[in-house]
Amino acid sequence: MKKLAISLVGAAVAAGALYAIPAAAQFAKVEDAIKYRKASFTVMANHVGRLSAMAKGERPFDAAAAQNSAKIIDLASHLPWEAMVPNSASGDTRLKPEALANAAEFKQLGDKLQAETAKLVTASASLDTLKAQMGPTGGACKGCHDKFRKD
Ligand code: ASC
Repeated sequence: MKKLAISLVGAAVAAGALYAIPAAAQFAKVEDAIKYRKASFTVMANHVGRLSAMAKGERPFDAAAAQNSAKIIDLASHLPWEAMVPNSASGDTRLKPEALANAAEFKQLGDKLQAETAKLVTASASLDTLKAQMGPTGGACKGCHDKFRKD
């Protein structure tokens, strides 16, 4: 009985800790967080490449494919941030330590990206609107890269 009581207390403490500990707890190791966010950028960049090819006329414009890519980009733009965990600016990553040290500014650039990728979802319905939205979207990517990504 005493053993059970102790383990119940232990479980309650552990459950409370789970609520209290933020994103870092979602990744067992820092390397897992780095892999996770790199995967999201890989997906994002692949679809930006597809839209960019259409916008430049290197690939025929296909509204359904463009909208599919835009939705994926928009979703992916929400993924990397919880994986920007403490001590994750070294190892197999191009993240600069400044990004983690300047969380408010980093978040602002992430918010800007998400605002532009949301617009991309409607803009991808036609070639003209897609073309018009590629610049601001790419600018949001680049704004953060210039500041917080090693080359
Ligand atoms: C891409 C890609 C980026 C952005 C950036 C826009 O396709 O991989 O990192 O666009 O180059 O400036």
